[in-house]
Amino acid sequence: MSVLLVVLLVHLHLLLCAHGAAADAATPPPLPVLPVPSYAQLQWQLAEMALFLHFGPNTFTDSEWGSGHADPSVFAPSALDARQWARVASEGGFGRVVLTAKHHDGFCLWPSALTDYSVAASPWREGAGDVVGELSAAARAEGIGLGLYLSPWDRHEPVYGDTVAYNEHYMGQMTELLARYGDVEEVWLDGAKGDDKHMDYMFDAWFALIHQLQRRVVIFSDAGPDTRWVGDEAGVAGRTCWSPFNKSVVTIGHIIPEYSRNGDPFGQDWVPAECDVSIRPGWFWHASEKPKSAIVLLDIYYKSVGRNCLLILNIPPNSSGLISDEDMQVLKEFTEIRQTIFSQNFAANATVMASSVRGGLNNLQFAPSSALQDSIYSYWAPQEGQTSWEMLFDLGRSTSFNLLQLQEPIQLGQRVIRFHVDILVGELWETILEGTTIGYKRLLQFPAVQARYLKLSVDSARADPLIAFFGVFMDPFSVIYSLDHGKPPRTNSSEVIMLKTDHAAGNKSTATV
Ligand code: FUL
Repeated sequence: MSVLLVVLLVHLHLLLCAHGAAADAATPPPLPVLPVPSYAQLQWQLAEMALFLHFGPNTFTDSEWGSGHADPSVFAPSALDARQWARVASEGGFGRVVLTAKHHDGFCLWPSALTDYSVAASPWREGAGDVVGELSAAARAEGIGLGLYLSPWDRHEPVYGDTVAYNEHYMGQMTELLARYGDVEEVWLDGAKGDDKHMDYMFDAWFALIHQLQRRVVIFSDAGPDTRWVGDEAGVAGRTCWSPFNKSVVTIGHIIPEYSRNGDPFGQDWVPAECDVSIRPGWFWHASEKPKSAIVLLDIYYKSVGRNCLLILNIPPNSSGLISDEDMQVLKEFTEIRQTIFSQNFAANATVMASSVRGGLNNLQFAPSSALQDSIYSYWAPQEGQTSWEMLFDLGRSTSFNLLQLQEPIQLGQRVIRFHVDILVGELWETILEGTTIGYKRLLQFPAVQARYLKLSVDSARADPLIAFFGVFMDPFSVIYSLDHGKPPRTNSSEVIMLKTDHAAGNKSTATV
């Protein structure tokens, strides 16, 4: 028997002996660790990606922040087709679409009875059109959720600046949107606010109204209450990213960037982060702008969805009212790239062992192999009261890979604080990455390695760590060093820091992710 096998078998034996108690079918599941997500927040997280649609008079006037005085006649899309928007979203793997029902210019994409500044005053469909209505029907037909952006800042509305009158006006428009179009899964409140007029927004009253009108809605804003802005418009979350958060620490329009980016392991509220970014330089469509490449989108995906967040990717319809061919081409490539990478999980048929199993080693309910199933509802749970938590994966044969996917069953709270992953090289375990926080989904890139055996060790956790998924992949598209080195960070310190491998010199190869 080779020395390698002996080392491994001894290791496995120690793991197995740690807790050899007999299975107990009646073992209850671990208690949740507060805070935990609501039903609506869990559905939001499972959607993973939303398609953002910035559309309105700005699309026709080549602007980003409309003055509120563009003539409604500029709104004249020749071929608007909300079914195309919804189809692009569902084919691209987006679980919901979010439309700028009203941007800062105050123009309403539905025929609001509370203003004359809307589609009803435009030549589109001879004033009888309703973009919100068309998108709501199209989203339903595609089986995806609908979200609506209703800008608090309104540069057209004459009562803007009169606090009571405008708050009533805003709540009236919100009521039109949430009572007329069936289910709305998300309400998006941005924090932009001009300083030419003084306005106090009555957020608590708005939030109560929204939750009263839509039972399964999540409200996005700088400060939640249901999902929080990650703090940048590059779509990049912190390498440490907690969904626990204290809503009282930030206010809308005044965030603390690091707090929003990282969340708070001691936070009492469940407020996961949402990462917004546009496929083009602007939020609205401009003839002169080009979309980002699929590889750049993949990098953003790793740094948002792969860091426990939802990615809301803006793809602005053009002035004919359609998503442009060039944007669709990039999206198609982005989808194909993800399918290629994630369709081959080298751990799918792995043999898995763990340092202990809740209820005893034979308890299938919390078996380590549960982490091979692509679901957060089956998970490995360790025996209570342990000081070490390890999972060992035998891929069956030596394999090259450069990407790991980890998931926690967040319905029971976010638990893992720190972890590391080793591979067996010769007879020694070698650490390939160290990380902080997992959450709903963590995607971890590192320079390609070749190994048959991997070990996940949780170094600290808020409560017994639970692992819902462990996947091993090869990404042949990303050039890790060119994305993470040699280029200044795009936004903040959230870029992956790679420590270059130097086996020859005997250095350890560790990625801090
Ligand atoms: C910001 C707005 O000012 C931008 O125009 C855009 O809508 C972005 C998503 O939110 O607050």
